Amino acid sequence: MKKWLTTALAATLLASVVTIVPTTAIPTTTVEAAGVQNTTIIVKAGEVYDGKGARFIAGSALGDGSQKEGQKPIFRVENGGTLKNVVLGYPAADGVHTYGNATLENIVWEDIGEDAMTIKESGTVTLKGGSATNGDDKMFQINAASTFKVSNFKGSKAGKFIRQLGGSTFKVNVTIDNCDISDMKEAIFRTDSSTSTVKMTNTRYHNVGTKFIGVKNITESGNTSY
Ligand code: ADA
Ligand code: CA
Ligand code: CA
Repeated sequence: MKKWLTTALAATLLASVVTIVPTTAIPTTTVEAAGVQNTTIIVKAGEVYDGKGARFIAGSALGDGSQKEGQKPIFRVENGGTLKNVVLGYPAADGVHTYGNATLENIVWEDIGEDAMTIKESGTVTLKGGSATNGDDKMFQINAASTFKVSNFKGSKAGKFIRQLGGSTFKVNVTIDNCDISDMKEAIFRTDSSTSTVKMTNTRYHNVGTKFIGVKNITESGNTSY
Protein backbone atom coordinates (compact mmCIF):
# COMPACT_ATOMS: atom_id res chain seq x y z
CA MET A 1 0.00 0.00 0.00
CA LYS A 2 1.25 3.45 -0.87
CA LYS A 3 2.38 5.49 2.06
CA TRP A 4 -0.07 8.35 1.51
CA LEU A 5 -2.89 5.83 1.39
CA THR A 6 -1.74 4.19 4.63
CA THR A 7 -1.50 7.57 6.27
CA ALA A 8 -4.92 8.60 4.99
CA LEU A 9 -6.42 5.33 6.17
CA ALA A 10 -4.78 5.64 9.56
CA ALA A 11 -6.05 9.18 9.89
CA THR A 12 -9.58 8.08 8.98
CA LEU A 13 -9.44 5.21 11.43
CA LEU A 14 -8.09 7.45 14.13
CA ALA A 15 -10.79 10.01 13.45
CA SER A 16 -13.49 7.38 13.67
CA VAL A 17 -12.04 6.03 16.91
CA VAL A 18 -11.80 9.52 18.31
CA THR A 19 -15.39 10.27 17.36
CA ILE A 20 -16.87 7.05 18.67
CA VAL A 21 -14.98 6.93 21.94
CA PRO A 22 -17.05 8.77 24.52
CA THR A 23 -15.14 11.07 26.80
CA THR A 24 -15.96 8.86 29.78
CA ALA A 25 -13.80 6.11 28.20
CA ILE A 26 -10.57 8.06 28.68
CA PRO A 27 -8.25 5.45 30.14
CA THR A 28 -8.15 5.61 33.88
CA THR A 29 -6.07 2.49 34.51
CA THR A 30 -2.86 3.34 36.30
CA VAL A 31 0.26 1.24 35.85
CA GLU A 32 1.16 -0.39 39.12
CA ALA A 33 4.17 1.11 40.83
CA ALA A 34 7.23 -0.82 39.70
CA GLY A 35 8.69 -0.77 43.18
CA VAL A 36 12.01 0.72 42.13
CA GLN A 37 13.95 1.42 45.30
CA ASN A 38 16.64 4.05 45.43
CA THR A 39 16.94 3.85 49.18
CA THR A 40 17.14 0.75 51.35
CA ILE A 41 13.88 -0.24 53.06
CA ILE A 42 14.63 -0.68 56.75
CA VAL A 43 12.72 -3.24 58.77
CA LYS A 44 13.34 -1.90 62.23
CA ALA A 45 14.00 -3.94 65.36
CA GLY A 46 10.99 -6.04 66.23
CA GLU A 47 8.99 -4.87 63.21
CA VAL A 48 7.16 -7.14 60.73
CA TYR A 49 7.24 -6.04 57.11
CA ASP A 50 4.72 -7.93 54.98
CA GLY A 51 5.19 -7.13 51.30
CA LYS A 52 2.03 -9.09 50.38
CA GLY A 53 3.77 -10.40 47.30
CA ALA A 54 4.92 -7.06 45.88
CA ARG A 55 8.01 -6.98 43.67
CA PHE A 56 10.95 -4.68 44.40
CA ILE A 57 13.90 -3.86 42.21
CA ALA A 58 16.99 -1.79 42.88
CA GLY A 59 17.38 1.67 41.42
CA SER A 60 20.86 2.71 40.32
CA ALA A 61 21.53 4.35 43.70
CA LEU A 62 21.56 0.88 45.28
CA GLY A 63 23.43 -0.97 42.58
CA ASP A 64 23.15 -2.88 39.33
CA GLY A 65 23.18 -6.42 40.72
CA SER A 66 26.52 -7.20 39.09
CA GLN A 67 29.46 -8.80 40.92
CA LYS A 68 30.74 -5.39 42.01
CA GLU A 69 31.21 -5.27 45.80
CA GLY A 70 29.82 -2.46 47.94
CA GLN A 71 26.29 -2.37 46.54
CA LYS A 72 23.47 -1.57 48.91
CA PRO A 73 20.65 -3.90 49.91
CA ILE A 74 17.01 -3.43 48.95
CA PHE A 75 16.03 -4.50 52.50
CA ARG A 76 17.87 -4.19 55.78
CA VAL A 77 16.36 -6.25 58.59
CA GLU A 78 17.37 -5.17 62.07
CA ASN A 79 17.47 -7.28 65.24
CA GLY A 80 14.18 -9.09 65.83
CA GLY A 81 12.69 -7.96 62.53
CA THR A 82 10.66 -10.07 60.12
CA LEU A 83 10.52 -9.63 56.38
CA LYS A 84 7.92 -11.64 54.51
CA ASN A 85 6.13 -12.10 51.21
CA VAL A 86 8.35 -10.03 48.98
CA VAL A 87 9.73 -10.63 45.51
CA LEU A 88 13.12 -9.22 44.56
CA GLY A 89 13.29 -8.72 40.80
CA TYR A 90 16.16 -7.78 38.52
CA PRO A 91 18.34 -5.97 39.41
CA ALA A 92 18.43 -6.86 43.09
CA ALA A 93 21.70 -5.05 44.02
CA ASP A 94 22.92 -6.59 47.32
CA GLY A 95 19.55 -8.14 48.17
CA VAL A 96 18.79 -8.40 51.88
CA HIS A 97 21.09 -7.61 54.83
CA THR A 98 20.42 -8.82 58.36
CA TYR A 99 21.63 -7.37 61.66
CA GLY A 100 21.06 -9.74 64.59
CA ASN A 101 18.12 -12.12 64.85
CA ALA A 102 15.93 -12.01 61.78
CA THR A 103 13.12 -13.99 60.20
CA LEU A 104 12.75 -14.07 56.45
CA GLU A 105 9.64 -15.77 55.20
CA ASN A 106 8.54 -16.47 51.65
CA ILE A 107 11.10 -14.29 49.93
CA VAL A 108 11.55 -14.89 46.21
CA TRP A 109 14.74 -13.74 44.54
CA GLU A 110 13.94 -13.90 40.84
CA ASP A 111 17.48 -12.98 39.80
CA ILE A 112 20.15 -12.82 42.51
CA GLY A 113 22.21 -9.65 42.56
CA GLU A 114 25.79 -9.53 43.87
CA ASP A 115 24.43 -12.01 46.40
CA ALA A 116 20.91 -12.68 47.69
CA MET A 117 21.25 -12.18 51.45
CA THR A 118 24.06 -11.31 53.83
CA ILE A 119 24.27 -11.85 57.56
CA LYS A 120 26.05 -8.65 58.56
CA GLU A 121 25.83 -8.94 62.35
CA SER A 122 25.64 -11.93 64.69
CA GLY A 123 22.31 -13.54 65.42
CA THR A 124 20.00 -16.33 64.39
CA VAL A 125 18.64 -15.89 60.91
CA THR A 126 15.68 -18.07 59.96
CA LEU A 127 14.76 -18.34 56.31
CA LYS A 128 11.54 -20.22 55.63
CA GLY A 129 9.92 -20.82 52.27
CA GLY A 130 10.60 -18.97 49.07
CA SER A 131 13.27 -19.41 46.42
CA ALA A 132 16.32 -17.87 44.80
CA THR A 133 17.89 -18.38 41.42
CA ASN A 134 20.35 -17.12 38.88
CA GLY A 135 23.37 -15.89 40.83
CA ASP A 136 26.90 -15.57 39.51
CA ASP A 137 28.54 -16.58 42.78
CA LYS A 138 27.08 -16.55 46.30
CA MET A 139 23.47 -16.98 47.26
CA PHE A 140 23.82 -16.49 51.04
CA GLN A 141 26.86 -14.69 52.44
CA ILE A 142 27.67 -14.99 56.15
CA ASN A 143 29.87 -12.22 57.49
CA ALA A 144 29.42 -12.72 61.27
CA ALA A 145 29.29 -15.56 63.79
CA SER A 146 25.72 -16.78 63.58
CA THR A 147 23.15 -19.51 63.22
CA PHE A 148 21.53 -19.75 59.83
CA LYS A 149 18.44 -21.95 59.52
CA VAL A 150 17.02 -22.52 56.06
CA SER A 151 13.92 -24.61 55.50
CA ASN A 152 11.38 -25.27 52.76
CA PHE A 153 13.49 -23.25 50.36
CA LYS A 154 14.41 -23.81 46.74
CA GLY A 155 17.82 -22.56 45.60
CA SER A 156 19.10 -23.01 42.07
CA LYS A 157 21.77 -21.74 39.69
CA ALA A 158 24.54 -20.08 41.69
CA GLY A 159 28.14 -20.66 42.69
CA LYS A 160 27.52 -21.54 46.33
CA PHE A 161 24.27 -21.88 48.22
CA ILE A 162 25.99 -20.58 51.39
CA ARG A 163 29.45 -19.02 51.82
CA GLN A 164 31.02 -17.96 55.08
CA LEU A 165 33.18 -14.89 54.47
CA GLY A 166 36.43 -16.05 52.90
CA GLY A 167 39.30 -16.38 55.39
CA SER A 168 37.09 -15.91 58.47
CA THR A 169 37.36 -18.29 61.43
CA PHE A 170 34.30 -17.39 63.50
CA LYS A 171 31.72 -20.10 64.08
CA VAL A 172 28.64 -20.47 61.93
CA ASN A 173 25.98 -23.12 62.51
CA VAL A 174 24.00 -23.88 59.41
CA THR A 175 20.88 -26.03 59.30
CA ILE A 176 19.21 -26.91 56.02
CA ASP A 177 15.91 -28.77 56.18
CA ASN A 178 13.40 -29.72 53.54
CA CYS A 179 15.10 -27.78 50.79
CA ASP A 180 15.70 -28.35 47.10
CA ILE A 181 19.18 -27.22 46.02
CA SER A 182 20.35 -27.54 42.44
CA ASP A 183 22.91 -26.37 39.93
CA MET A 184 25.60 -24.91 42.19
CA LYS A 185 28.96 -24.44 40.47
CA GLU A 186 30.92 -25.12 43.68
CA ALA A 187 29.10 -26.18 46.82
CA ILE A 188 26.13 -26.08 49.15
CA PHE A 189 28.17 -24.63 52.02
CA ARG A 190 31.75 -23.44 51.85
CA THR A 191 33.72 -22.22 54.84
CA ASP A 192 37.32 -21.67 55.88
CA SER A 193 36.41 -22.04 59.55
CA SER A 194 37.17 -25.34 61.30
CA THR A 195 34.52 -24.65 63.95
CA SER A 196 31.58 -24.05 61.64
CA THR A 197 28.96 -26.77 61.33
CA VAL A 198 26.25 -27.91 58.97
CA LYS A 199 23.24 -30.14 59.55
CA MET A 200 21.35 -31.00 56.39
CA THR A 201 18.15 -33.03 56.57
CA ASN A 202 15.27 -34.08 54.30
CA THR A 203 16.75 -32.18 51.41
CA ARG A 204 16.85 -32.96 47.71
CA TYR A 205 19.91 -31.84 45.79
CA HIS A 206 21.15 -32.09 42.23
CA ASN A 207 24.40 -31.01 40.55
CA VAL A 208 25.81 -29.06 43.48
CA GLY A 209 29.55 -29.56 42.92
CA THR A 210 31.21 -30.66 46.18
CA LYS A 211 28.42 -30.67 48.76
CA PHE A 212 30.48 -29.11 51.56
CA ILE A 213 33.86 -27.42 51.18
CA GLY A 214 36.00 -26.84 54.28
CA VAL A 215 33.26 -27.90 56.69
CA LYS A 216 34.64 -30.08 59.50
CA ASN A 217 31.36 -30.80 61.31
CA ILE A 218 28.75 -32.33 59.05
CA THR A 219 25.50 -34.08 60.01
CA GLU A 220 23.16 -35.43 57.38
CA SER A 221 20.00 -37.49 57.29
CA GLY A 222 17.12 -38.12 54.94
CA ASN A 223 18.73 -36.33 51.99
CA THR A 224 18.30 -37.41 48.38
CA SER A 225 20.55 -36.78 45.41
CA TYR A 226 18.58 -36.60 42.17
C1 ADA B 1 33.23 -10.83 49.29
C2 ADA B 1 34.18 -9.73 49.70
C3 ADA B 1 33.83 -9.21 51.08
C4 ADA B 1 32.35 -8.82 51.15
C5 ADA B 1 31.49 -9.97 50.68
C6 ADA B 1 30.04 -9.55 50.67
O1 ADA B 1 33.45 -11.96 50.09
O2 ADA B 1 35.51 -10.20 49.70
O3 ADA B 1 34.62 -8.09 51.39
O4 ADA B 1 32.11 -7.67 50.35
O5 ADA B 1 31.88 -10.40 49.41
O6 ADA B 1 29.51 -9.28 51.74
O7 ADA B 1 29.43 -9.54 49.59
CA1 CA C 1 30.33 -10.42 47.60
CA1 CA D 1 27.36 -8.74 48.87
